[in-house]
Amino acid sequence: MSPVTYKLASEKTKETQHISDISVGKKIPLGKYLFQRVLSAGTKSIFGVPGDFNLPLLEHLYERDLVEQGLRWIGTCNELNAAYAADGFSRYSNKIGCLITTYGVGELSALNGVAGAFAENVKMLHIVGVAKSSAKHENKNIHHLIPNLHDSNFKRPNHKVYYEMVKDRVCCSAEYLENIDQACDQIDKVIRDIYRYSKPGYIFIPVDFVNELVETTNLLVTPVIDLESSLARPDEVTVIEVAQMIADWIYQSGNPGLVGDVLTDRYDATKMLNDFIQLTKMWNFTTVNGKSIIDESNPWYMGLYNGDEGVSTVIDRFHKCDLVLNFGLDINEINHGHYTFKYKPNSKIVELHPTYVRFLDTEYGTERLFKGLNFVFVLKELINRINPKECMFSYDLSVRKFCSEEIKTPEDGNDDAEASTITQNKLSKMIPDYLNPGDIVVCETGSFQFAMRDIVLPPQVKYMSQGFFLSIGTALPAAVGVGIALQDYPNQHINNFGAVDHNYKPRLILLEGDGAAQMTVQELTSMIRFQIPIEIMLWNNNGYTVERAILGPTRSYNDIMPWDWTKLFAAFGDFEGKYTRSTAIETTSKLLLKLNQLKNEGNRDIIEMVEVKLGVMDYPHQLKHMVEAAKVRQVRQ
Ligand SMILES: Cc1ncc(C[n+]2csc(CCOP(=O)(O)OP(=O)(O)O)c2C)c(N)n1
Ligand SMILES: [Mg+2]
Repeated sequence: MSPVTYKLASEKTKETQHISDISVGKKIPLGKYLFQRVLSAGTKSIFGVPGDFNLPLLEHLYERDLVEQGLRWIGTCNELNAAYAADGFSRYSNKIGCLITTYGVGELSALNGVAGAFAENVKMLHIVGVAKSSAKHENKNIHHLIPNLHDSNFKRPNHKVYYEMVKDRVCCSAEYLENIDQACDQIDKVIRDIYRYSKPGYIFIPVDFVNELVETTNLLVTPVIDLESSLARPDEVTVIEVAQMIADWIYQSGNPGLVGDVLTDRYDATKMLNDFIQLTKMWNFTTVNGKSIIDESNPWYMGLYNGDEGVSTVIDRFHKCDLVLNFGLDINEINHGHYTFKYKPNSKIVELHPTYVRFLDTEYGTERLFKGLNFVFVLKELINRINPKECMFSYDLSVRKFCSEEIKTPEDGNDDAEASTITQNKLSKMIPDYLNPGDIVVCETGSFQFAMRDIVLPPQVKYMSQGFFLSIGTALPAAVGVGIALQDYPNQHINNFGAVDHNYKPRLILLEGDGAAQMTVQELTSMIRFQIPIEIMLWNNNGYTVERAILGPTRSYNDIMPWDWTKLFAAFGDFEGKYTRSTAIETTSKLLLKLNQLKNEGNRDIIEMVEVKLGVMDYPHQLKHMVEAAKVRQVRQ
């Protein structure tokens, strides 16, 4: 048995609150209670846009004792961007990304960002300032409300129409505060649910409730709400039984493998999984949505498995595994190679999910399902229980760790390559060198996202991308959220400090498409406003290349208006060019120089934009492969 007791990452950052007016019998305004609760759930920065239905609430942001605990307002240019920023904040910090919007007009704008967080299991709290609770207003068509379809001049409107739109649809929990005596419990419930289900939650707070006084008892009894305290405690005996069953299967296996998928990170088990790899030296694979959860510098990293859409040498490795432990799996079209994800015939599989653990023996067709069991507790027990000396792995030693060089692209062997046009295949070979251990990469939905799949990342690099919901324009404001989270919780993503130089300040890097950027570009201004150092690679290929690859390569619907990208920062607030630097690059040799300079230069406080000019129809071979596979599927259907 290992002597180490493993802790969830959230335990590292628990902070005690020091609000002065919390004591038995003392009352505080509901608005203050709400913000104190947000702080006690670990979140310091709140994104959003003001409106008359939330202004009195926002006033409470400036209470001295809340500010002293780090509470701050991050105003974004619109509510959609606030939701994207909250999403990035949460992906980086694993805490709750919080946004505040106003009734109807604000909350509806944010909806796509909330839906994306729901689809991708991101912890988000959306607080909406809504109409007064008093009955006097119930029959009024107040502003920002959609009136009834028929007889709107006579019939009482539905003031909860937006709440009804989102409840049970894009959130795991939604509370409309209508009774002041229950408001504190309702707030706590939403926050706990967000941690438990790792999905967005909503609090609708009537504008006249904000200054109503409430008891502080909840804050005294439960000073902290975090992931660990929010998860349902499983039965200890079951956890031990399941962990032992997995250990026994590992001991019987000659060629086991594990998959580190996205929910591993959402439930704070990333460090544990990497420790488990180090302990067992087990072959390991990543997924599209789980990329960078597994530290890809480990010697047993075997690549990104994505069914038939992945690299053939990775598929070969995966199909050698007679046992697969699939941690935190999320089954969807993108993550499972358009449902071509297959295990080796007659193998054993353990699916480890936040709501179940499932054992499958495909040789005997047997299955055991443990419902309601969160895999994090099982992994914790397994890592304490596994004895590496009992493992009898007989891996084929000629099979090496996956390296990106296994992938051959048309540019390989072309001596002229350095001085000539930049292509995405060439870029995918430059990026690994450009990154330093510990850096943070946010990648936009678009053609280059496909290339990122097979790039082997340096140690302790955190990679974030909206890989399943795929709403373009997300990444740029999400990078603002990551930058804010980095200010609040520096180096939160690093769980092996030995791999990163201790003097090194990790870089935030955004890989962004021109089409996507045109959707949410005004948030560049927030990078200047909130002093977020970042390197932005802006892929300028004159439009929607990923769509051109699928259909209509020359259609006007895939074109966009060309912009002078290097001039944007001057318009967005850096009037004298003090905080930003922008360069346009057209050749491989110049790009290599620039990337090298960025990698090695000391000044990390600047906002840097590199506009990289690419061919309109140039895209990575992974995208080509996917498009061709889709055509074959269509013919067969
Ligand atoms: C909000 C939204 N609108 C439309 C789409 C469809 N879509 C997917 S990728 C893409 C083009 C992205 O273009 P760009 O950012 O320039 O990246 P490129 O493929 O050119 O590298 C579009 C329009 C989408 N995914 N999300
Ligand atoms: Mg483009």
